[in-house]
Amino acid sequence: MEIDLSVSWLGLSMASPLFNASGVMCRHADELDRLAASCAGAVITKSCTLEPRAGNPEPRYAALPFGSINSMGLPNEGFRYYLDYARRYDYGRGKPLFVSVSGMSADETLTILGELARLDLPCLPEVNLSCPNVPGKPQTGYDFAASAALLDAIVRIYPKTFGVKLPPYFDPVHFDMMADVLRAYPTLGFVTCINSIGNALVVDVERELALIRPKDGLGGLGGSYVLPTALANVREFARRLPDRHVVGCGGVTSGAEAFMHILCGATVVQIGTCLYEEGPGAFERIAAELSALMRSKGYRTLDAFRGRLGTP
Ligand code: RRO
Repeated sequence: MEIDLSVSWLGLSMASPLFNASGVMCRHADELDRLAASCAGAVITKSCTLEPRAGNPEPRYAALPFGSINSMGLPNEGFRYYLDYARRYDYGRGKPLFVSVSGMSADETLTILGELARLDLPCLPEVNLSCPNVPGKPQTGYDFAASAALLDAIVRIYPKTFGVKLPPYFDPVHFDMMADVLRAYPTLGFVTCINSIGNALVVDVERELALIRPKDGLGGLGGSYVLPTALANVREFARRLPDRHVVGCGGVTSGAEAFMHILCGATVVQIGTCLYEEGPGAFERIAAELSALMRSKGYRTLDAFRGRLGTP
């Protein structure tokens, strides 16, 4: 049986549902080029701000037995760099380009999106409502009124389809509240669930030190630790927003977790920590594992099982 991993969504076509999570291998043009040349189905840039940022002091990333902790602090080359990249990008290769936007203020985000609208490029913005690592700045996605105010302003300045990257939520009331906010914006085409679980603390017993330096050791948790939380968020938002797409992100290290995300309702799946640790060969490996799993279950396409998770 010929397995078909292709996905058509938002008017885009992807040969594979897998691509990078924003933040991993996507700060510089050479990294983005390597993603585009890999087996990834799409490419997304590092979240950008108005001006370039060096980010937080090192050490700011640590690999852990089951994932990672990071407090990068939004290091990026400034939005003009990524818009230049988007201008040069070869869309004809069939790998959609997403530009992650994370202004240091609402005004910055709106300025960047206004410029993106003016350029009218075929890339799509993923607006990051969930950066956990800028000292003194709370995650917008945990403030429902602030999220609604930002989205109101975004749709006034940006008329085309866009998406948002959400933090993980942990209570059905909060899933309801955020879904109610998001439902009001018809041009919101996708929600990416989840960003890292914010403000975790990992301790080195021997040295009696936190593993990373910024924010006295607090950082975003990623990788296998966050898989069940990611799956819950994917399933709960997919249920509440049936006419939007959910992009699954969190804890994918093999074809099995990619399958789980799609079974929970994800249209496509991003890979963060595993890509950071393994490099872009992860896309070919995980796609092959997903194909083998689908073959063993008799599923030829992703549509055959997407969103079909049952309960015993
Ligand atoms: O740069 C970061 O520290 C960072 C960001 Br913007 C984000 O959205 N999520 C994350 O885990 N790290």
